[in-house]
Amino acid sequence: MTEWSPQACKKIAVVQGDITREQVDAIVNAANRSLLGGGGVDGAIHRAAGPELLEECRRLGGCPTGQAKITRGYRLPAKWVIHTVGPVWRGGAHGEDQLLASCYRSSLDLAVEKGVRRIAFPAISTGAYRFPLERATRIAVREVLRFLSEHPGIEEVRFVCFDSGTYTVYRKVVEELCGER
Ligand code: AR6
Repeated sequence: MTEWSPQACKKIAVVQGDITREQVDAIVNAANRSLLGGGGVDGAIHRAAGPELLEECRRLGGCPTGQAKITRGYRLPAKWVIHTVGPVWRGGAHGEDQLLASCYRSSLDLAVEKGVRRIAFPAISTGAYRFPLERATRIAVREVLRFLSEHPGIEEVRFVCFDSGTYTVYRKVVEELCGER
């Protein structure tokens, strides 16, 4: 018995691009515990959303690793930004896998609460936080497939890969877990 339904596989998409351009209900930000901005995808999201995003983030009081908080999207095409804090890779024996899985689940829980139907994720923790890409990708895709199997209200989950190396790994992992779709 697989852990997810074939329908779940039909709801995921892998694309290469800039997540700030995604026309979905919610985009996920790979933030840090302060939620006050940073580099990478976090910097890009704050630049594209405008200063109102930082203002709202200041009122959230940070976020623990593995959890998520939600704000409006302001000048982004997406209505919501879900800020999650991935683990910093410290060799793999410090709960990194579980914390990363929890980022995906917590983000999707918030999405369901807000009635989000289409959501886009970046490759959380695989940049500045140095989580090994293929290991992170397997966790990301598996958690999303499991969640989709239990929450039919989510219609589409898009994995937005910034660079071609990330895109290639996501395509490979989705094919391994879902087969030819
Ligand atoms: N759209 C989609 N993906 C992007 C974009 C974009 N516009 N820009 C970068 N990426 P990172 P982390 C990819 O470092 O590892 C920040 O400073 C990037 O190529 O953004 O979770 C935070 O404030 C990589 O594949 O996030 C934290 O301090 C992926 O997004 C820290 O970095 C994640 O890379 C979080 O580190």
